[in-house]
Amino acid sequence: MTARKIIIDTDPGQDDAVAILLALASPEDIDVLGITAVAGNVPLSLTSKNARIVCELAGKPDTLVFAGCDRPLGRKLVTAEHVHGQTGLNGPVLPDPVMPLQEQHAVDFIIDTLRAHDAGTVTLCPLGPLTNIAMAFEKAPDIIEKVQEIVLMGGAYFEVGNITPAAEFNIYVDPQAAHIVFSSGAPIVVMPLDVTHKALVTKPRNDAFRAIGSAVGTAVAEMTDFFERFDKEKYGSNGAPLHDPCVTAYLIRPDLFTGRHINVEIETHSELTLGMTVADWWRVTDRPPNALFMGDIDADGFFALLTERLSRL
Ligand SMILES: [Ca+2]
Repeated sequence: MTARKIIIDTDPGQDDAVAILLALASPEDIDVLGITAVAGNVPLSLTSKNARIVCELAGKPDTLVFAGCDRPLGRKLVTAEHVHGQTGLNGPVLPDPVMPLQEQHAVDFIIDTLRAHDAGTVTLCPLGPLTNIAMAFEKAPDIIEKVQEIVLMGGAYFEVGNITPAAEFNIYVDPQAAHIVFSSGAPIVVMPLDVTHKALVTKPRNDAFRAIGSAVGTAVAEMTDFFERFDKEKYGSNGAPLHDPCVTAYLIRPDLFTGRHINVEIETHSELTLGMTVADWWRVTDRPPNALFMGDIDADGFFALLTERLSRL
């Protein structure tokens, strides 16, 4: 089988960093055509820098990194320094990147890449707010039918919300963009909080990262340590959820996840529930399915895969 061609759209973020590292560690499964940064966890100047820090940590400074939209389509940017720290990558001390940021705008890179490839051969992997993807779809609607699949981290059903009582962060930051993507007709796979809250970095799993004994293993252990402080306080859980790597793990081992093909709509108006992913998990409407909405993960299998792959870098 040839490696799956992907574009990672991201707002790093410690968990984004681990998702990127997993992809870059798996060239036989995943061919990273480019990484597009978007404003989200922290502002764009930091996410576009952090993406390059992570590529250099992986020893892949030739990876193409593009800066995209610096704010959501129709509202003010909401960030999450309270979770990720001031830089977005708090935890390890990592050097500033030397590799350049590409000059092309991320949205144009997404458009050009989909146009240049055969239909059904490029997968989009959004790990942050969906602004860049929605902007590309609005600017060049012809690319929508060329998308093989969109595998994204965002939303929630049973776990409901983490940034408001009703909404998950990525969708809440740019609900308008999420609405455009979910109504685009492109095949979508969703990794919601329902899944990612089961991918907990417990002490033994953190120790396994550290035991890799490499710069990558140590950095990932320190990132997940930092993350943990916040999540333990908030959820009283045994460790921090590792959200975004669920996306890149799915590309390698889809069998680790189970879900339902259902209708998912995005709340774009209500002040109270803005950004809620209204997922018809129980299939109580006639609205047609538009997403494979995941509900469960083999967490031990996921962490075994992650540790094995990260040890290659
Ligand atoms: Ca993210």
